[in-house]
Amino acid sequence: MALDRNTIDQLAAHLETCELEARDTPKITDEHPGMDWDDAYAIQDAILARKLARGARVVGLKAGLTSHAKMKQMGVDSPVFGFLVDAFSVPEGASVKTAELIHPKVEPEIAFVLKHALKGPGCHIGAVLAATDFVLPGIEVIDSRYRDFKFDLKSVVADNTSAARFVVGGRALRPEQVDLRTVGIVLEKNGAPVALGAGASVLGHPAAAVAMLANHLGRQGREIPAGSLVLSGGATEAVAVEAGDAVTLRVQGMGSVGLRFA
Ligand code: OOG
Ligand code: MG
Repeated sequence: MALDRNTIDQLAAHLETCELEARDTPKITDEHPGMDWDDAYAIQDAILARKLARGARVVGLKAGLTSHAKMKQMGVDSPVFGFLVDAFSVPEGASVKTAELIHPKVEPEIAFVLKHALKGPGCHIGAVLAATDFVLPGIEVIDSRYRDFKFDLKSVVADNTSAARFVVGGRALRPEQVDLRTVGIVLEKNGAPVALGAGASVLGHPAAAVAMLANHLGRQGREIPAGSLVLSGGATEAVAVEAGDAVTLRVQGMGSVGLRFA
């Protein structure tokens, strides 16, 4: 760790205030260039602790930057992990208030719901599929707190990987009912397809992203608890949205899920 406890708590307060007030900020590594990975995740954990202290509940976890499309779009080279709390969860078809967000983007994801806990190291696709109750389509709304969505990996980890809102819906399938590598993914905005992908866009198989998350947590002696919802990461580049937009995600054989922006 390169930062002291006080600095970590201050940065967590700063980033969470930006989130809650929909204000942007320069990336925090500008002021703290020596910050390391442990600092970045410690800031994210401190943001979670602030939310839990106010009564929030963790409803899931997320992997991000798990597809080449996303890594290329954001100019980074490795996945990141974050948390999802109840306030991020939006009912299917609901309207998301853009006034509460800075510069939202949507991304098509495959969500996993686990019946058993997953613990790394050594977690692999097979273990993930065995622990999965069902998979279903999900749209993540990301909203980096960083100005112009410009960040490096440590800054984005500290900012809880841009997590803001998410919706899951469509048809839930057991993992053996779908080939998650070849499944086709179509993201539509206002009726027009704006991003196309396949499950394999995410690390060759979306379950690989869940395994990476379990292995990441395992390094700290933590696990993905049974019952968790896990977002495996955008299969395509993220698409900017504004008030008035309607977004639908269609995943082959898994139905569709949608959101509106007001
Ligand atoms: C970071 C979060 C990425 C995904 O699915 O790739 C993410 C960002 O791009 O702002 O959630
Ligand atoms: Mg995402």
